[in-house]
Amino acid sequence: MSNAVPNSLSLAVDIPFKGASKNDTFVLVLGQTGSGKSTFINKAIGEEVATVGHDIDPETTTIRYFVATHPNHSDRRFIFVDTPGFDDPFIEDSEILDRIIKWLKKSCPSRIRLIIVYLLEITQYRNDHMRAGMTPMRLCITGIAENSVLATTKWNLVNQEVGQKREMALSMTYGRLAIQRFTDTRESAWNIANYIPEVNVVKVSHFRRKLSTALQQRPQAGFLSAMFSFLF
Ligand SMILES: Nc1nc2c(ncn2[C@@H]2O[C@H](COP(=O)(O)OP(=O)(O)OP(=O)(O)O)[C@@H](O)[C@H]2O)c(=O)[nH]1
Ligand SMILES: [Mg+2]
Repeated sequence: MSNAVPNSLSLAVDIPFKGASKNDTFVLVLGQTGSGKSTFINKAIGEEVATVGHDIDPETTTIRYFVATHPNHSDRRFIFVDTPGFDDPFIEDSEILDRIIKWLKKSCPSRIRLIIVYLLEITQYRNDHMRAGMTPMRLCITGIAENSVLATTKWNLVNQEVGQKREMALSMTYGRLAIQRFTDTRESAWNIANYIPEVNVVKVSHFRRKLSTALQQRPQAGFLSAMFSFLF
């Protein structure tokens, strides 16, 4: 496949992607720290391009991109964007979202195919998602729920029956979102990245504006939940 082109090696700044074309598909990979974002990207690329964390500290601290061509369509370029995880003890969720907004501004043409892959560990209880990951998730997909895939990870660490119950609970709560299992293979990563066959072209400035407005209004939880209830 895939002429994977890692960006410059770890620098403590978010390096924008230069040379994007309107035919590119951007896959923004988001989720709590440790949810498996870098692992997902490595599987999609087919190489260990993103550093995976194996201890309790968050691993990815900068936004990094990795370029691949679609396994079956050599003319389709996918830009996988690895991001610092939410719920990081050292970086506020709002700072991460703010950096994502800035990165998109510097890296993307005005209209692009933008997919959000939001990873959730199936090993977590539903209440954990409600407390932590779900709030950033709602913020992230604001405005592009139809281009977002909620992908559950770490299925090999959970009793299948328990996992299925949690998956069902997720789909009852977030039924309007595409919910898919990531099974830790390259094929599975591409099935998720490709899950939305006709990705709507997104006006990046519109998405950024919605995201930053939602971020500013975040403390008003009641207002926010009302604002997002239409999504689900
Ligand atoms: N069993 C299992 N472990 C996984 C899976 N995906 C990731 N892991 C493990 O989870 C840990 C964290 O994975 P990462 O890919 O670094 O997670 P991340 O979301 O990039 O983490 P941060 O960069 O810290 O935000 C590593 O030990 C991975 O090997 C999975 O599908 N199954
Ligand atoms: Mg990572």
